[in-house]
Amino acid sequence: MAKKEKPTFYITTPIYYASGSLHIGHCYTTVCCDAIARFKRMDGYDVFYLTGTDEHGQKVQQAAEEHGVSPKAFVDSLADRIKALWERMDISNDGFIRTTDEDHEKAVADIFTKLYEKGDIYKSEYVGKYCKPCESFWTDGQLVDGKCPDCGREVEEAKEECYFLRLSKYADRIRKLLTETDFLQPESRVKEMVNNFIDKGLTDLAVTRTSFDWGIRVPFDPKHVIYVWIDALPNYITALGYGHGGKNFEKYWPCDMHVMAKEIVRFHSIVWPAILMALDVPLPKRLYGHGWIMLDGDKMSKSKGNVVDPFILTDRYGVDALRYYLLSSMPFGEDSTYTNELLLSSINNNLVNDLGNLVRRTLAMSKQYFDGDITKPKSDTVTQEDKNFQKAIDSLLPAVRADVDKPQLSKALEKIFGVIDLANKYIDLNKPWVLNKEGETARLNAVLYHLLEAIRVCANLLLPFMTKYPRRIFDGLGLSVPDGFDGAKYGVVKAYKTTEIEPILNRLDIKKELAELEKIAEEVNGKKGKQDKKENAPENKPKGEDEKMEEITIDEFFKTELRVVRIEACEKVEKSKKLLKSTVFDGTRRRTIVSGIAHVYKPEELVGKNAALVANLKPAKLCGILSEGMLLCSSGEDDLPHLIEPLGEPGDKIC
Ligand code: ME8
Repeated sequence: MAKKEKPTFYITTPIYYASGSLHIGHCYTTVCCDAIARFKRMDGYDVFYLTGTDEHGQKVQQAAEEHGVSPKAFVDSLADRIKALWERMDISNDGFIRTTDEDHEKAVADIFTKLYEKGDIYKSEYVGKYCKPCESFWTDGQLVDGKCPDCGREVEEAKEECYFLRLSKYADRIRKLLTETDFLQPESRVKEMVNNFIDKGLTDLAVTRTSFDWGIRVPFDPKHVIYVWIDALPNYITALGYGHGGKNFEKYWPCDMHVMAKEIVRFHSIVWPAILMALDVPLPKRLYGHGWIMLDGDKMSKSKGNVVDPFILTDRYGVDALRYYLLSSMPFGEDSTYTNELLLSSINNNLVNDLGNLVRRTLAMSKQYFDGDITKPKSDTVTQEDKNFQKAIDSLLPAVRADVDKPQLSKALEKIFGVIDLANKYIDLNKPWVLNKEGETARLNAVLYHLLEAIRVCANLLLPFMTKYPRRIFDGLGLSVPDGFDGAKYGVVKAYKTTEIEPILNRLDIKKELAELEKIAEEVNGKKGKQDKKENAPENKPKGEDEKMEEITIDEFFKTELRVVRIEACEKVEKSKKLLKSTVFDGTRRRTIVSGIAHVYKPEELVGKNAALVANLKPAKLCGILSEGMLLCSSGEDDLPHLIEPLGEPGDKIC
């Protein structure tokens, strides 16, 4: 009989810029996609999971120049580091595309020519505002307070001869796609796209540049380089062989799920469908725009330098801890704040206490009371309560499957940990040690069997989420690791032969760990805490580059309004070791300012002091508190912030 073909499932991450090391924000997307890919494989799908690197563009060229290496050497080094990170995180990707791959470059050049010949790409002149770090042109209507709507930085006037993609032609179809189908999720992203872009009128998109040359050249007009999005987005089809005869395109396209964070949903939900419509290629089935991992009230971001290094975290706590934290801490679609405290408590509470203790206690009791031989109980030893427990175990797979499909991975984990919690309560309720004392051997066996079944099903369902501990649990259960979910229900195992296993994680001393992590961060970030410089440095970076200082004009400097303020009140910010919240008087009003100086100053030491305020800084939330400016500090040999205390009265200008 012919083997039945498995249904296919194609899932992608964005291709990450090869301009610096990746951080736990990138790990978030990649680990989420990995958990989904692993789940789908175990659930009977033929999965293709794609990730990769976006290696062309001005940003990469500049970064390479800064490090004194060729763009190719620079991206080669970063691509290797990114691959090493995915290996470390146990990412099970089936493909890794680099936009410098020859096949991709050729396919993109062909796509460009095809669209030009169809009239969907045309030549004209671009005049507008350009955000260099985001490599995006913006219309005046799209700017927020005159600044880049994505990163909030200054934009500059730019004028350039360009080729344009005729986005306007597809506006109606794209509006329908977004508003009449469930193509883009979650729903909130649809509103953002429609309100911010479609309702404002889709303008044609500049898709080439002449200002740099690190990219794919327009085949029929080589002074133009194909700009980053038209080069990057087609990776999702070129990686499958589109345009160069690969069989995977027919097999896996259209994509089941493109996953990304919200800042690039615009390109994926508007530009990408327009390119595909122009190419007459079927559209992907679903896009998912998740939220951001925030750090100190700001998006964790390579270009802002406020990043957390996944290599360091996994060195200390292992891959499962970081995977679990990322997958469980953030409802898919919403933002969430990363702190070391949250990571460490999630390890202690969920992995060590809830899961670790359940496994340890159950295996220890099985060994102690039955030398590891536990058998399926006869129905006369099964109570109503056992039946309820069985039901909870049996309902887990369909519930987790539904959450993975949404995808709501934190909810899926909540459900698995709900059964783990039930199992811990079941131990406390049934008190196996009392049953043992009273010689209730049959009941004791039944209780331990139920616990082992709960552990087995939970470990089975945890396999896509964590890659180490669930496998070790199967060693303890004396069973081989399942490659699917057929057995993920109560009563499948007739007899257990268990052994005790080493825990994967021991309880952490949170205070000590926090101090250690802070020390490591200081060492890694270097004297000035400039992680952005550190992380942009491939191994072959020449010495002395860090000292290069960016120059600004006097006009740029005068945009900063500096004033004398008096600190009238000051207190520590709860849940933060570094932050102080001050109330300052600026001559006309009182403002709240949050500063990272709690490790140097006690709040009472600051009250009554003068300080130098950056008065026209855009307010920003730090630990949930809106800070309306910044107090200037100097930093000397000790690398600690020292408050600058100007003479004068509140409101005096500093110039
Ligand atoms: O945008 N929180 O690449 P990129 C959550 N090359 N996710 C985050 C994150 C954070 N703080 N920071 C980054 C690009 N990410 C383009 C993509 S695709 C055709 C081209 C994740 O290196 C998230 O998935 O800036 C986000 O969309 C992506 O990294 C941006 O990666």
